[in-house]
Amino acid sequence: MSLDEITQQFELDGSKILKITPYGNGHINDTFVVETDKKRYILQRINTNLFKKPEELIHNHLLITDYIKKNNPKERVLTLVPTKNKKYLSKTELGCFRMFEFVENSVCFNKITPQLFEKSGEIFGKFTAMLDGFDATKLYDVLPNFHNTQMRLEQFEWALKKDVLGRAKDCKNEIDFVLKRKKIAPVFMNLLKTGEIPYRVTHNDTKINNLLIDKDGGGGVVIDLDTIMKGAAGFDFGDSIRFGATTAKEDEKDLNKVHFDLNLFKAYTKGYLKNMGQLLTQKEKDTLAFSAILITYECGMRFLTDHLNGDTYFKIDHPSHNLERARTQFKLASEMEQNFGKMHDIVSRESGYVKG
Ligand code: ADP
Ligand code: GN1
Ligand code: MG
Repeated sequence: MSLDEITQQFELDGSKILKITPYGNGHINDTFVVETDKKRYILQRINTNLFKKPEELIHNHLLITDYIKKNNPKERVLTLVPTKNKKYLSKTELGCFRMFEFVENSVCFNKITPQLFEKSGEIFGKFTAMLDGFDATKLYDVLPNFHNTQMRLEQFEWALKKDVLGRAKDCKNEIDFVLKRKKIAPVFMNLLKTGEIPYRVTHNDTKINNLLIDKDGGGGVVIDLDTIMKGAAGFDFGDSIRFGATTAKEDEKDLNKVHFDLNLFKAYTKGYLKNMGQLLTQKEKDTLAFSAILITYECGMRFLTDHLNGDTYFKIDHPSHNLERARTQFKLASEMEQNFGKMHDIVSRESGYVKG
């Protein structure tokens, strides 16, 4: 079956499919843009190595977006397109596919300005706020322990022990970086377990290319909803900072170009707290600066683990790609450590934002 035939299994507007082209910069699924004579759509082959039960993704997606639409009828959400037999998945020998409405009049950023980053914080914060009150027990836990950094550390140590391709000898500094900071790994899960911070419904993958910002500057649509599960507010805040509050790309090879940007941190914090400032407990606010360090450390560790495992998880363009990604994350995490006091002060100051 061809991509063209798979596309025709969905209820599309238009009588002709004009073009199907690879699209976007995601690390997990295979994404295509479909153009018909009437409209554009996003066709996606779900990574079923990771998401073993795609029906669970559809279940979670519909519950979340229905809840948001019910309580906020004007809000734009990521919309699934049904198949002609009234399902949402097309299972073929080429893989398992789904279709989304293309979010038109929006922009997807990989690199951002302070103004847009503030807007991103506002939109991601609003997204979490809109899901306040949603019963998280209704969601499938599709990737259990996704932000359990202690478990990620154990997976890293296992990969290091096996060292299947003999790559460990060429990344000694990066390995040391991880091992020296082992004690921070369990902090967030412990806070959740002891009830010091609450579980919320979190997105868990809030990098800014999982957000489509309206061209008119109004709002935006949060996409890539596959990882929505219960978690800590800091998981989302930290991941946005990791990806966005930097002077370089996630996979920049020249580390001299990679710096943590405190101004961008401030911009995001300001936007995020507009909607979350009143919702978060004091203890949660106190964890935000640390969450950026932890999630950056965790993500770098995941890239390094994948490098040691022979690149079985993240999509790569060349054999050292995951190592280069790990290096940028560790450079950022260490600059965040140096700026921790300032980051914490910014959170405290911006927490007073709503009071003017
Ligand atoms: P992955 O899980 O691989 O990251 P995403 O769902 O994030 O996949 O999609 C990859 C990219 O495709 C996004 O970063 C975005 O640029 C684009 N994209 C995804 N869904 C849409 C949509 N509904 N409308 C417009 N662009 C989209
Ligand atoms: C992946 O799917 P994508 O590209 O938006 C990954 C995130 C990582 C990110 C690093 C399901 O995100 O956890 O933080 O790459 N998603 C999954 O860029 O593992
Ligand atoms: Mg994505």
